[in-house]
Amino acid sequence: MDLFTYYRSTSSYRVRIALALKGLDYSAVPVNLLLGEQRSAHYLALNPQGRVPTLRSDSGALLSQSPAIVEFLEERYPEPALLPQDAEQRARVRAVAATIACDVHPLHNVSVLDRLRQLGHDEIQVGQWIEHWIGLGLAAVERQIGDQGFCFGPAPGLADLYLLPQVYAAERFKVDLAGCPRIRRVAALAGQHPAFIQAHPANQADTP
Ligand SMILES: N[C@@H](CCC(=O)N[C@@H](CS)C(=O)NCC(=O)O)C(=O)O
Repeated sequence: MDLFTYYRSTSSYRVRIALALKGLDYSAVPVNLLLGEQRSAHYLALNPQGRVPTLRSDSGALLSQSPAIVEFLEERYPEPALLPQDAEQRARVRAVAATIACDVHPLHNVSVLDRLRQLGHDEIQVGQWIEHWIGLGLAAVERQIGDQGFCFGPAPGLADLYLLPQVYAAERFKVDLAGCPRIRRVAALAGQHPAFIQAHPANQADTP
């Protein structure tokens, strides 16, 4: 498999964690978002939306959107499972994923921040915007997850692979997580886990 990725893209980071948790081998193909490579004709032919990640599967299928890619990996490579057996518990896990992927991350994506700047907002206002939406979203996640182990127990799963990249973004944008002890506990555990270490933005081929 080939993963078109950018080292500090949180959506790419989710997929890298899923691949690592499942022990799947892949080649990373860097797409430099700062250089605008996601808008090149070559990349748009792979991903018409011009965003990372894109996964080229073993059979050559081009897959976009990290939630779709992660669900594909879960279906094609079911072990170890990222989702629990119980339907209600699965809904809780997916709710954490959706809080992050639908209600937090899109609000601080590169193109959204650039649009705020184009509309005349200065860097202080852009920073306040980021802090507001990440802070609000993670405060909700803090109440959604459990109080032991990873988000939902001793083994990492789907909720964790959404949460850790969002924590990375929070740290990058200097959002205070003092009021989120559960999230900080999960982050500390993941910091010791080989799959999360392998997938971390600091450890990628395109890390500057
Ligand atoms: N919902 C998409 C979001 C993808 C996305 O927005 N990726 C960002 C990096 S995290 C990107 O490629 N941004 C480039 C741009 O906005 O020009 C997913 O989960 O894959």
